[in-house]
Amino acid sequence: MRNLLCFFGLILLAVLLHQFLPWYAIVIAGLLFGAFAPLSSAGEAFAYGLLAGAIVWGGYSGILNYQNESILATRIGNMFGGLSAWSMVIITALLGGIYGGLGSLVGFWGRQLFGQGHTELEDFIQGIPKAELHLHIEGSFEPELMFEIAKRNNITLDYDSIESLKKAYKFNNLQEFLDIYYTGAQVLIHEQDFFDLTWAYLTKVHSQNVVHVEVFFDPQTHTDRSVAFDVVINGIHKALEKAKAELGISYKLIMSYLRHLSEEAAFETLESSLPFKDWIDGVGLDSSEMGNPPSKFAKVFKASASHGYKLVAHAGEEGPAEYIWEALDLLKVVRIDHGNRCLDDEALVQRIVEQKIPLTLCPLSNVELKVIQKMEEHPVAEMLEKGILATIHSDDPAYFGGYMNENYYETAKALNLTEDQLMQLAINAFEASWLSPEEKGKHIAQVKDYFHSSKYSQKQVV
Ligand code: ES4
Ligand code: ZN
Repeated sequence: MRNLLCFFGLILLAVLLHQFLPWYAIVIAGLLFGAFAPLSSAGEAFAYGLLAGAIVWGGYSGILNYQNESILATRIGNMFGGLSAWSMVIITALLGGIYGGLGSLVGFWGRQLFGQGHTELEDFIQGIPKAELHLHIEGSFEPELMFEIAKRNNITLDYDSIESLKKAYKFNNLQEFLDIYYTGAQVLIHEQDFFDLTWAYLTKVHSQNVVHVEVFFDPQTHTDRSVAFDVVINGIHKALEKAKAELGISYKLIMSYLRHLSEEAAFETLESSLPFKDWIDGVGLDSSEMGNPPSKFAKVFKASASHGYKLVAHAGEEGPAEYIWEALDLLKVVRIDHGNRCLDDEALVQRIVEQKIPLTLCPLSNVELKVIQKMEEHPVAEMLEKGILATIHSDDPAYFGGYMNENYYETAKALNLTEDQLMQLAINAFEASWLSPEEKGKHIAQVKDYFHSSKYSQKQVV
């Protein structure tokens, strides 16, 4: 669809340039197209340029010929031993096609040369089969979809354009982000809205070769605005089922309690979730960490476990190592979301290593929320070195500038990760998932296959 739009854009551009420029207008149009369109290969660039050039030049000379104005075509035709004007139209179309195709090809190569195209590392990361274990569905709400849904629900956003909204995406800490994140979620009202949000995320990650997702949703962000629990979960569940059937993505769903609210409110959420128990695999704990330690939710986590829910919690993102201890000892979680601050406490690291507690890290989130100052400071390599079961995920991709591929890529680039480290991260994510041992084994074998058979075989990937 996007390619088709770009293609029509190219034709339009070529026609437009023909008003001002002579024959080489198609070459310039091709160059611009090749340089800026989201093309995935040189072959694709050439094919689109060829087709557009042929249509534009063939079209022009065809129209002229039809209007009997093709004196030029006839004259040139005569020069070639009396070729008919229509044969000349075909030859002109071919020539236009070659000019367009070559222009587009050169544009595409130019972009590659100046580092704007896909690098080898990006292509390599794209091909890794990946699992996403730390993703807030409300954090995948792209501004374009937000405006579309706001419009159909007759809601006016505080921002008058997508650009001005995006400009607000500058955060000094977790709270500044959460304020904007909750505001964005307010336009979600109907089941269809939750379906569209989830489906958009799933198709996006499908294009990044993500084959398994474990998705968080925040019921209280919606039920507190009088949007019923069933509306939220029905929309999300339908999209997840569709992705399973049509895209082959397996999934788990995690209901997250908002920790800035009371434990009593979490209990009410637990109660509302019970009719949908079969659709929910686990519970989590997110939102403002400082001042809201895991201990505040010990009872509701115990109750959640008694209903068969698995347990995870955000801890040690902004909060201290102590909060990670609490999540493990008091909440009895099987995984820690973020957990960066465990490195402040050697005994905690030892515990996490020994018990193979996964840490679902989110590098772009950490940079955007100033948990670290720059990507080069990210602790993932150090954690792998210590034997921690660390994994890489996207958290709130619409707000932090990237989905799974971008998180892998920026981390690999900044930390000079080796191929072995990348493979370890990809394997860890399946290991840390809630898939069955058989499913884990199958995915891990595919990851290993990919790394062993890939032509990308240097030890140092960047
Ligand atoms: C969150 Cl990055 C982060 N931390 C805590 N809670 C959250 N909810 C959504 N994103
Ligand atoms: Zn998170």
